[in-house]
Amino acid sequence: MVATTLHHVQYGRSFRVLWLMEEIGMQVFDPLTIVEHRIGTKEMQTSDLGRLSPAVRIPAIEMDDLQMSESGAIVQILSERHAPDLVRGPDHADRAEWLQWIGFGETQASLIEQLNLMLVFLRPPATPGPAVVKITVARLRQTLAGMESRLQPDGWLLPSGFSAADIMMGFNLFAAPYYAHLDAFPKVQAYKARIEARPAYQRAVDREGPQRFYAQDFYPVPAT
Ligand SMILES: N[C@@H](CCC(=O)N[C@@H](CS)C(=O)NCC(=O)O)C(=O)O
Repeated sequence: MVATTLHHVQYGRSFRVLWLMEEIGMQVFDPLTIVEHRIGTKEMQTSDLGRLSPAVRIPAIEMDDLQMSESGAIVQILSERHAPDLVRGPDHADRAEWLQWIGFGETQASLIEQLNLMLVFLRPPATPGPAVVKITVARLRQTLAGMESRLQPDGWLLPSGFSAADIMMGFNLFAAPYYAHLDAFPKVQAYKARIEARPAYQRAVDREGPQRFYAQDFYPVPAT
Protein backbone atom coordinates (compact mmCIF):
# COMPACT_ATOMS: atom_id res chain seq x y z
CA MET A 1 0.00 0.00 0.00
CA VAL A 2 1.36 3.40 -1.01
CA ALA A 3 0.02 6.69 0.33
CA THR A 4 -0.93 8.59 -2.83
CA THR A 5 -2.11 12.08 -3.75
CA LEU A 6 -3.63 12.64 -7.19
CA HIS A 7 -4.14 16.17 -8.47
CA HIS A 8 -7.31 15.95 -10.46
CA VAL A 9 -9.94 17.70 -12.54
CA GLN A 10 -13.21 15.87 -13.10
CA TYR A 11 -12.97 13.89 -16.40
CA GLY A 12 -9.74 15.71 -17.29
CA ARG A 13 -6.60 13.84 -18.27
CA SER A 14 -6.25 12.75 -14.64
CA PHE A 15 -9.23 10.49 -15.34
CA ARG A 16 -6.69 8.28 -17.12
CA VAL A 17 -4.81 7.85 -13.85
CA LEU A 18 -7.99 7.29 -11.86
CA TRP A 19 -9.15 4.59 -14.29
CA LEU A 20 -5.71 2.94 -14.23
CA MET A 21 -5.77 2.94 -10.42
CA GLU A 22 -9.15 1.19 -10.55
CA GLU A 23 -7.72 -1.39 -13.00
CA ILE A 24 -4.78 -1.98 -10.64
CA GLY A 25 -6.91 -2.03 -7.48
CA MET A 26 -7.48 1.00 -5.27
CA GLN A 27 -6.15 -0.86 -2.22
CA VAL A 28 -2.63 -0.35 -3.66
CA PHE A 29 -3.00 3.44 -3.40
CA ASP A 30 -4.14 3.58 0.20
CA PRO A 31 -4.64 6.10 1.64
CA LEU A 32 -5.61 8.01 -1.51
CA THR A 33 -6.10 11.77 -1.42
CA ILE A 34 -7.69 13.34 -4.48
CA VAL A 35 -7.04 17.07 -4.75
CA GLU A 36 -9.77 18.52 -6.96
CA HIS A 37 -8.63 21.54 -8.97
CA ARG A 38 -10.83 24.14 -10.64
CA ILE A 39 -9.80 24.35 -14.28
CA GLY A 40 -10.14 27.69 -15.99
CA THR A 41 -9.69 29.61 -12.74
CA LYS A 42 -6.67 31.14 -11.01
CA GLU A 43 -6.90 28.39 -8.39
CA MET A 44 -4.56 26.07 -10.31
CA GLN A 45 -1.90 28.75 -10.67
CA THR A 46 -2.08 29.77 -7.04
CA SER A 47 -2.12 26.18 -5.70
CA ASP A 48 1.11 24.27 -5.17
CA LEU A 49 0.65 22.32 -8.41
CA GLY A 50 3.65 24.09 -9.93
CA ARG A 51 5.83 22.19 -7.47
CA LEU A 52 4.88 18.94 -9.25
CA SER A 53 4.03 20.00 -12.80
CA PRO A 54 6.32 22.27 -14.86
CA ALA A 55 3.27 23.37 -16.87
CA VAL A 56 1.04 23.68 -13.77
CA ARG A 57 -1.42 21.12 -15.13
CA ILE A 58 -3.17 18.00 -13.98
CA PRO A 59 -2.62 15.13 -13.57
CA ALA A 60 0.15 15.25 -11.02
CA ILE A 61 0.86 12.54 -8.54
CA GLU A 62 2.69 12.24 -5.25
CA MET A 63 3.63 8.90 -3.77
CA ASP A 64 6.27 7.86 -1.26
CA ASP A 65 9.21 8.16 -3.64
CA LEU A 66 7.54 9.69 -6.66
CA GLN A 67 6.43 13.15 -7.67
CA MET A 68 5.48 13.62 -11.28
CA SER A 69 3.11 15.02 -13.89
CA GLU A 70 2.31 14.15 -17.55
CA SER A 71 -0.44 11.57 -17.82
CA GLY A 72 1.36 9.32 -20.31
CA ALA A 73 4.44 9.09 -18.11
CA ILE A 74 2.32 8.47 -14.99
CA VAL A 75 0.28 5.77 -16.74
CA GLN A 76 3.49 4.13 -17.92
CA ILE A 77 5.28 4.17 -14.56
CA LEU A 78 2.26 3.07 -12.49
CA SER A 79 1.68 0.20 -14.92
CA GLU A 80 5.32 -0.82 -14.75
CA ARG A 81 5.20 -0.82 -10.96
CA HIS A 82 1.79 -2.32 -10.33
CA ALA A 83 0.30 -3.83 -13.52
CA PRO A 84 2.93 -5.56 -15.67
CA ASP A 85 0.15 -7.11 -17.79
CA LEU A 86 -0.67 -3.60 -19.06
CA VAL A 87 2.97 -2.98 -20.13
CA ARG A 88 4.68 -4.03 -23.35
CA GLY A 89 8.30 -4.14 -22.33
CA PRO A 90 11.47 -3.73 -24.42
CA ASP A 91 11.34 -7.31 -25.72
CA HIS A 92 7.65 -7.41 -26.53
CA ALA A 93 6.57 -7.55 -30.20
CA ASP A 94 4.03 -4.74 -29.53
CA ARG A 95 6.54 -2.48 -27.73
CA ALA A 96 6.85 0.15 -30.49
CA GLU A 97 3.10 0.28 -31.10
CA TRP A 98 2.46 0.50 -27.35
CA LEU A 99 4.71 3.56 -27.04
CA GLN A 100 3.26 5.05 -30.21
CA TRP A 101 -0.33 4.84 -28.90
CA ILE A 102 0.62 6.29 -25.52
CA GLY A 103 2.10 9.29 -27.39
CA PHE A 104 -0.86 9.41 -29.77
CA GLY A 105 -3.16 9.85 -26.76
CA GLU A 106 -1.73 13.32 -26.31
CA THR A 107 -1.71 14.19 -30.05
CA GLN A 108 -5.45 13.61 -30.00
CA ALA A 109 -6.02 15.15 -26.56
CA SER A 110 -4.26 18.38 -27.55
CA LEU A 111 -6.87 18.88 -30.31
CA ILE A 112 -9.68 18.33 -27.79
CA GLU A 113 -7.95 20.81 -25.49
CA GLN A 114 -7.83 23.45 -28.26
CA LEU A 115 -11.55 22.96 -28.88
CA ASN A 116 -12.25 23.18 -25.14
CA LEU A 117 -10.37 26.47 -25.05
CA MET A 118 -12.23 27.92 -28.04
CA LEU A 119 -15.73 26.60 -27.43
CA VAL A 120 -16.03 26.18 -23.65
CA PHE A 121 -13.56 28.52 -21.94
CA LEU A 122 -13.72 31.57 -24.23
CA ARG A 123 -16.20 34.09 -22.84
CA PRO A 124 -17.95 36.92 -24.75
CA PRO A 125 -17.02 39.37 -26.11
CA ALA A 126 -14.23 37.03 -27.27
CA THR A 127 -15.45 34.66 -29.99
CA PRO A 128 -13.75 31.64 -31.57
CA GLY A 129 -12.65 31.96 -35.19
CA PRO A 130 -14.86 29.57 -37.21
CA ALA A 131 -12.03 28.71 -39.63
CA VAL A 132 -9.70 27.69 -36.82
CA VAL A 133 -12.43 25.64 -35.11
CA LYS A 134 -13.22 23.96 -38.45
CA ILE A 135 -9.59 23.04 -39.05
CA THR A 136 -9.20 21.75 -35.49
CA VAL A 137 -12.33 19.58 -35.78
CA ALA A 138 -11.01 18.23 -39.11
CA ARG A 139 -7.71 17.40 -37.42
CA LEU A 140 -9.54 15.66 -34.56
CA ARG A 141 -11.57 13.66 -37.11
CA GLN A 142 -8.29 12.71 -38.80
CA THR A 143 -7.06 11.17 -35.54
CA LEU A 144 -10.34 9.25 -35.20
CA ALA A 145 -9.99 8.01 -38.78
CA GLY A 146 -6.43 6.91 -37.95
CA MET A 147 -7.78 4.87 -35.04
CA GLU A 148 -10.63 3.51 -37.15
CA SER A 149 -8.24 2.06 -39.72
CA ARG A 150 -5.90 0.54 -37.13
CA LEU A 151 -8.13 -0.80 -34.35
CA GLN A 152 -8.02 -4.55 -33.92
CA PRO A 153 -11.33 -6.15 -34.98
CA ASP A 154 -13.42 -6.64 -31.83
CA GLY A 155 -10.40 -5.77 -29.78
CA TRP A 156 -8.06 -3.15 -28.42
CA LEU A 157 -5.31 -0.98 -29.87
CA LEU A 158 -2.69 -3.72 -29.78
CA PRO A 159 -2.81 -7.24 -31.23
CA SER A 160 -1.74 -8.50 -27.80
CA GLY A 161 -4.84 -7.09 -26.12
CA PHE A 162 -5.82 -4.50 -23.52
CA SER A 163 -2.92 -2.38 -22.28
CA ALA A 164 -2.04 0.94 -20.67
CA ALA A 165 -2.24 2.49 -24.16
CA ASP A 166 -6.01 1.91 -24.15
CA ILE A 167 -6.24 3.69 -20.81
CA MET A 168 -4.88 6.86 -22.48
CA MET A 169 -7.99 6.88 -24.71
CA GLY A 170 -10.50 6.98 -21.83
CA PHE A 171 -10.32 10.77 -21.52
CA ASN A 172 -10.16 11.23 -25.32
CA LEU A 173 -13.21 9.17 -26.20
CA PHE A 174 -15.17 10.69 -23.34
CA ALA A 175 -14.52 14.21 -24.72
CA ALA A 176 -14.19 13.79 -28.53
CA PRO A 177 -17.94 13.21 -29.19
CA TYR A 178 -18.67 16.75 -27.95
CA TYR A 179 -16.91 17.95 -31.12
CA ALA A 180 -16.97 15.09 -33.65
CA HIS A 181 -19.84 12.67 -34.23
CA LEU A 182 -18.59 9.12 -33.93
CA ASP A 183 -21.17 7.66 -36.37
CA ALA A 184 -18.61 7.81 -39.15
CA PHE A 185 -16.22 5.68 -37.08
CA PRO A 186 -18.03 2.42 -36.20
CA LYS A 187 -14.90 0.62 -34.99
CA VAL A 188 -14.07 3.55 -32.69
CA GLN A 189 -17.66 3.52 -31.43
CA ALA A 190 -17.48 -0.21 -30.67
CA TYR A 191 -14.09 0.31 -29.02
CA LYS A 192 -15.55 3.08 -26.84
CA ALA A 193 -18.36 0.72 -25.82
CA ARG A 194 -15.77 -1.94 -24.89
CA ILE A 195 -13.91 0.61 -22.76
CA GLU A 196 -17.14 1.67 -21.04
CA ALA A 197 -18.04 -1.97 -20.30
CA ARG A 198 -14.94 -2.52 -18.20
CA PRO A 199 -15.85 -2.69 -14.49
CA ALA A 200 -12.81 -0.62 -13.50
CA TYR A 201 -13.79 2.12 -15.97
CA GLN A 202 -17.31 2.10 -14.54
CA ARG A 203 -15.98 2.41 -10.99
CA ALA A 204 -13.89 5.43 -12.09
CA VAL A 205 -17.00 6.98 -13.69
CA ASP A 206 -19.05 6.34 -10.54
CA ARG A 207 -16.36 8.13 -8.55
CA GLU A 208 -16.49 11.12 -10.94
CA GLY A 209 -20.29 11.45 -11.08
CA PRO A 210 -22.14 13.31 -13.86
CA GLN A 211 -19.85 15.52 -15.92
CA ARG A 212 -20.06 19.25 -15.11
CA PHE A 213 -17.77 20.66 -17.80
CA TYR A 214 -19.76 20.65 -21.05
CA ALA A 215 -22.99 22.68 -21.06
CA GLN A 216 -24.32 21.08 -24.25
CA ASP A 217 -24.23 17.62 -25.82
CA PHE A 218 -22.49 18.77 -29.00
CA TYR A 219 -20.55 21.87 -30.01
CA PRO A 220 -20.93 22.55 -33.76
CA VAL A 221 -18.48 24.69 -35.71
CA PRO A 222 -19.69 28.29 -35.22
CA ALA A 223 -21.28 29.92 -38.26
CA THR A 224 -19.13 32.39 -40.17
N1 LIG B 1 0.49 16.60 -21.62
C1 LIG B 1 -0.15 16.79 -20.34
C2 LIG B 1 -1.31 17.76 -20.50
C3 LIG B 1 -1.97 18.09 -19.17
C4 LIG B 1 -3.11 19.08 -19.32
O1 LIG B 1 -3.11 19.94 -20.24
N2 LIG B 1 -4.08 19.00 -18.42
C5 LIG B 1 -5.18 19.96 -18.46
C6 LIG B 1 -6.48 19.33 -17.97
S1 LIG B 1 -6.98 17.97 -18.96
C7 LIG B 1 -4.86 21.11 -17.54
O2 LIG B 1 -4.36 20.91 -16.45
N3 LIG B 1 -5.15 22.34 -17.98
C8 LIG B 1 -4.97 23.50 -17.18
C9 LIG B 1 -4.59 24.67 -18.02
O3 LIG B 1 -4.49 24.55 -19.24
O4 LIG B 1 -4.39 25.72 -17.41
C10 LIG B 1 -0.62 15.45 -19.80
O5 LIG B 1 -0.87 14.54 -20.58
O6 LIG B 1 -0.70 15.30 -18.56
